[in-house]
Amino acid sequence: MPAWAGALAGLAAGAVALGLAQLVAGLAGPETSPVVAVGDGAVDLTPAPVKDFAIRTFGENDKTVLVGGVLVVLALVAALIGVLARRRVAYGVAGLAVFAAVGVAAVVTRPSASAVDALPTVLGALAGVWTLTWLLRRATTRPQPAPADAPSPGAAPAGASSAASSAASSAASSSGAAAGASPQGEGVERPAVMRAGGEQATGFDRRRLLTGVAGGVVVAGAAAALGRELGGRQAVDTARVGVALPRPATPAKPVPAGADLRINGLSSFITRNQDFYRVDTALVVPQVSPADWRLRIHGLVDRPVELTYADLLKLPLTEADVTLTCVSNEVGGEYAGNARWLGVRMPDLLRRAGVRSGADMLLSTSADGFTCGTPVDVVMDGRDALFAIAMNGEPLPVEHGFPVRQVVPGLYGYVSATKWVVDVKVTRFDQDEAYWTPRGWSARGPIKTQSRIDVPKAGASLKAGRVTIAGVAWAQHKGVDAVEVRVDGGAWRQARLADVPSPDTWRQWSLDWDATPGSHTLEVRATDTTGYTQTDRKAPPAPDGATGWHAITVEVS
Ligand SMILES: Nc1nc2c(c(=O)[nH]1)N[C@H]1C(S)=C(S)[C@@H](COP(=O)(O)O)O[C@H]1N2
Ligand SMILES: [Mo]
Repeated sequence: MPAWAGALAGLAAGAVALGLAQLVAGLAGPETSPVVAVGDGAVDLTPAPVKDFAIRTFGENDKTVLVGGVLVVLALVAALIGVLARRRVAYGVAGLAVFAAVGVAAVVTRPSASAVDALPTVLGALAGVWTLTWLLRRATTRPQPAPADAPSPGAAPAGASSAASSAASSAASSSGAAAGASPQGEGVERPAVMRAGGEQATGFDRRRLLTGVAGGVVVAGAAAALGRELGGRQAVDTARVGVALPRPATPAKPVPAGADLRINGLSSFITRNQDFYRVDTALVVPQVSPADWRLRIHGLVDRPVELTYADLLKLPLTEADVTLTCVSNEVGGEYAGNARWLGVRMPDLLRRAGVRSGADMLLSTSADGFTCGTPVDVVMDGRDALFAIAMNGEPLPVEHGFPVRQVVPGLYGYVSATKWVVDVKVTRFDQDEAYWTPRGWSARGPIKTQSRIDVPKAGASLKAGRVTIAGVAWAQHKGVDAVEVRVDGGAWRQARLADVPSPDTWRQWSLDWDATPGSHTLEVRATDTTGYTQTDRKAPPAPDGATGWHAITVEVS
């Protein structure tokens, strides 16, 4: 059997193994999927600089790229296993066993894993072994019993078998259209057993291999698709749609009519859910059923609190417009969005638990094990820190943390905005560390005052004359006091500021400019209500947020 045939058989066996594993994982829970576990493990083990590079380079596609990468590696390994299995089936079985061992190791070392979680991987691997042996046997026809027939079918070099079948192409005609279609008969394999001349058997039947592989791929795809259905995605989507949002006891401050300048190309004051940036470490979006959701508040408290989703919805709800920002946002970047959140004020539940003196950190954990460390004093100082259940009038989208996430105005997402939050441990910064801290990011992450030019776009070609320059600026919980723009390093000019309902949202700004022909650089800087004006010193996002002025160049003719 030629190497490519072995590789194909290996790929099909690998596909069946993963497909079946996905099917069983669909029943057992997504965290038991070896693909997910290996990918999650890869995310966690990736050195921070590489991860930062991935976020910078692939943006919100970083997960697709990672899953793609994992699948490519798996495919190469599976092909190699198939090539080896041609020599001895035992090699193939051993290869798949190693494959499975890596998967099992990844699954059982995930947070809150148990031994039975290895089941999908083990059953998948067994299905892979079965498929591989089946395909090898199927594609290998028994040679006529002959005393000299000692070497195993796979022992003949790939080239030799091909040559043999070419030589026999005139003699054998029974293998059908595929054989006839090949002009020189090159590479066309036939069942050796049928050969009239009784020449040395090659024992490879291409047609039977290809149909077997096709069957395997179909089974693998169907199993994976079924697993996905069973995986609760639908169940959680249905539950989400079924949530009736209670009215807020404290509605949001009315958004002033002048909050949105309605300039073409300028970020709208409220970011629609489908346009809202998404940043997280979750390879598959955690599917948390509201029926199963619990929030536990414990640690340095007088009375640990545990509550259900129904309990949460019965509490007085607060609505607030808050702009979320990611620490990974580059100057001028897109990782900021403004939404209307609805939720229970975090201090309400923390007071119920009774935070002990000395505690200064809330270590919140998501259903998939991600953690955030949030300063207690910030959460308790009266700002609209929420356990949020809704975003822009609908239950949280699943990828934005359904059923419950945290939102804390003024803190970057990585230290405050835990999605799929299930656990809050009241603790101390000197005793606990959140997910990103050992990965080179600051333990505390107040949002830095920033401004961005949305229009014109960088590199735009404009007509000379009046041009509207516009953008957004943010200094959450302090408030934006002024935005200035300058052209070609000239004098700073005050931009017109849009209205805002509170200091917790971004603020639109605009400025009219009489553009003259030539290439021009536009720069923006904001000043917050503490009197701080953005520094021009450029700093990268790590470890605690980028600084510098957003600058763009435009061509005017
Ligand atoms: N469970 C979980 N929550 C998380 C994260 C994460 O990786 N996992 N990332 C945080 C970061 S870095 C940011 S910027 C915000 C982004 O929230 P969004 O995806 O809803 O915009 O979520 C935060 N909450
Ligand atoms: Mo972030």
